Amino acid sequence: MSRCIGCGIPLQFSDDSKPGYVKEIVTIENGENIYCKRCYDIIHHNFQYSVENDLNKYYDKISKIKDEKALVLLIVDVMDLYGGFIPKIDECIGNNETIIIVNKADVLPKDLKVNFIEKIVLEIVKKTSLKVNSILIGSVKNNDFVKRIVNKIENLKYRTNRKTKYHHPKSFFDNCYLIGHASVGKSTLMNQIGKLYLGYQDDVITTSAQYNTTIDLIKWPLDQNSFIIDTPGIVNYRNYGYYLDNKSITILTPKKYLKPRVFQLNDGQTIFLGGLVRIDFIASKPFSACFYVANTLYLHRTKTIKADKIFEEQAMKLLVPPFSQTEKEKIGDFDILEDKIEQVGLLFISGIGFIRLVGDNLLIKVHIPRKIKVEMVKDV
Ligand SMILES: Nc1nc2c(ncn2[C@@H]2O[C@H](COP(=O)(O)OP(=O)(O)OP(=O)(O)O)[C@@H](O)[C@H]2O)c(=O)[nH]1
Ligand SMILES: [Mg+2]
Repeated sequence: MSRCIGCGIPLQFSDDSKPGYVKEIVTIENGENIYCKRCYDIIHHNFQYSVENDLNKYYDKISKIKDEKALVLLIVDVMDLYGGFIPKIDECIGNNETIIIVNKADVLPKDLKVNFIEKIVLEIVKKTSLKVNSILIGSVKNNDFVKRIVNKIENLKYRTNRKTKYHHPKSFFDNCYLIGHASVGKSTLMNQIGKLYLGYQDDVITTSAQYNTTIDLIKWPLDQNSFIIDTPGIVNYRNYGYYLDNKSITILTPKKYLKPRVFQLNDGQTIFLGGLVRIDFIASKPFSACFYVANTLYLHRTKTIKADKIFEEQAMKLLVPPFSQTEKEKIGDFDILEDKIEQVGLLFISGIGFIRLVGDNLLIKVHIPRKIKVEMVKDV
């Protein structure tokens, strides 16, 4: 059965409203190199398609990995470290070794020291049964980083005997799987490998800022008898992006490196992150809050006593996203999460970014739906 080279779905000629549709004539003209209508529309018109996001079907596909001797590249978005780990993913991978790739580090400001990222990832990994070989932090759009990843794969596949420096003749694993949530950059990495190592002139797999671009497994040769395999991502129900439309997701996604926005704040002040999050601060001394979020996300500072009224009047106007009532309803009501920071704290909000807070005994009240993953890390 032929498959779309852009998203991996089996092709069909009968229903143009369903995924995988292509006109029969195209298969005659193009042989095996066929994109389905959906991929064509995403690549050329950036059309938005509603996506299937069934976690059980996802597990069915991915959990086959545990029955193989495989290497897993688990890709995580640097802007969503805590949300990046798919629940129960360790069970799906089984005993196989994993490399964690923290991707999109190109969006971080140059002066941010990234070693805290590795520390945080290590803390998250401790709570799983993942067998982590290494953590690589970078951008898969950068050729040198891709070469580092591929070298790592090769070295693990044919490990050198340290004493004799002799490459072990037998490979240590068969296939290499790229897994991770939707839009973390799995297919972008595949395309880079295709261009750097497999002689492809251009990107082959469809990539896009939309979620669930890749629908089924896409296999390319790794060596004579094994494959490097791109997998579909799953949208994280705890990531804000899951509840938002393309326009809002575009606003929350940093395009180039983000400029941290620093606020010197006092007791009784509030910051709105668009209409998505409200943070109230209760402090005995002035303090600072540095926002590592997309430059396009509007941050509004006000007094806490005025915050309710401003939200009532300005939601979906000044305070965007959300842009529509439907989007607002999908988000749902805010809960209030409280936390205390003694000196330094990092607040991670899945789908938005993170905030570094520095102050003495600072109390924060985060207004956000409880379903969105929020994590406070102290003293990093
Ligand atoms: N800034 C930045 N953007 C990236 C990087 N890698 C990928 N992207 C962007 O992230 C978006 C998603 O990339 P994809 O490669 O389609 O992600 P995916 O993980 O294959 O997504 P699904 O197929 O939906 O699971 C695209 O807009 C990419 O251009 C990176 O290193 N830096
Ligand atoms: Mg993909």
